[in-house]
Amino acid sequence: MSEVELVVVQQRYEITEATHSGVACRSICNLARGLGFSETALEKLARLVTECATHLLRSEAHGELLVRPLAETKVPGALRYGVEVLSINSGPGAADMQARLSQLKRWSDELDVWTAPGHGPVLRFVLWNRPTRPEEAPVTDARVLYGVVNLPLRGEFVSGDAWSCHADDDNFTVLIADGLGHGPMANRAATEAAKILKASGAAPLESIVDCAHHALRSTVGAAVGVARFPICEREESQVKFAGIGNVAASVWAEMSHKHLASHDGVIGQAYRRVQQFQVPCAKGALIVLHSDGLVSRWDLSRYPGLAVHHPALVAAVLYRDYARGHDDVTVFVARAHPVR
Ligand SMILES: [Mn+2]
Repeated sequence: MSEVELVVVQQRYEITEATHSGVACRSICNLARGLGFSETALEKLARLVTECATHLLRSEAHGELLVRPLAETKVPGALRYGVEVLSINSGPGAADMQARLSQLKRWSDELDVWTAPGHGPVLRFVLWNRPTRPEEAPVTDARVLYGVVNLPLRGEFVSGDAWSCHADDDNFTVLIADGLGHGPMANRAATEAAKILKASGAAPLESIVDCAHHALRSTVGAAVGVARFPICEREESQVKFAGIGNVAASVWAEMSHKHLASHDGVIGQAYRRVQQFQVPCAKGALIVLHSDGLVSRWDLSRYPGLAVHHPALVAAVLYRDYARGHDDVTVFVARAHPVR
């Protein structure tokens, strides 16, 4: 997906009282209208958002909706737009979820839900502005399944973190950046770093970090991490990572959790050296990158069955349960060589 092209801003709607549902619904439909959704698609979207919000309100827990515009490039050269909604329930679990799934499935183009006893359910749905035509095929990077949460510190309008991704025929590369401090200055540093991938996405990871350093000289600076893994399906491959500053990267599988190291320094200011590390990555493993807005001691084994769901649900749960709450936060999760 060429999401670098689109201003990737995720919106967050807290759903704690009845009036929040209408506000979220209107605002999300406005976003979709701007992306060229038909009246029929808007109607479905409104029903889906209302259904999710009603469910969050009924569970009497803290609930929120995270909304992100999607852009998917199709061969030959066509583009379609979508809206992704993550519905995040912090409650102890809700029994009526399953009963409503068939209805939600009918209204949405993509739907995935994770529920487990004792855990609040998380749900992801996507609606597109048009269906795929038979002659269209997804470009390479659309073959990589990933999800992301990128939100500003509460009270700020822009996130001091940013991310971007790039794919060629062989590899998928993702960059996340955490600008120093918060607000517009941090946002500028982080987004400048994210733009680097567009120009040099296939370059060696060390040179991407070096390029970011030059580009960020006139900014407050940022922590930057870049990871790369092969797109083609293999039993096992390597995930490569190069990072400067407090950006965490790891490869999570049921039996192992391997961390990739990042060196000290600030991109745009100073660092001693950048070094690429790599760890093996089995088929189906999760590649997780996050800013220090998330604590580093998360544990996915607490969540039965979650790791096989859409990576956006994994990112949503990590955000819900491990965000520090006093910083911008970015969590990127991709699945290595999924069968799609
Ligand atoms: Mn931070």
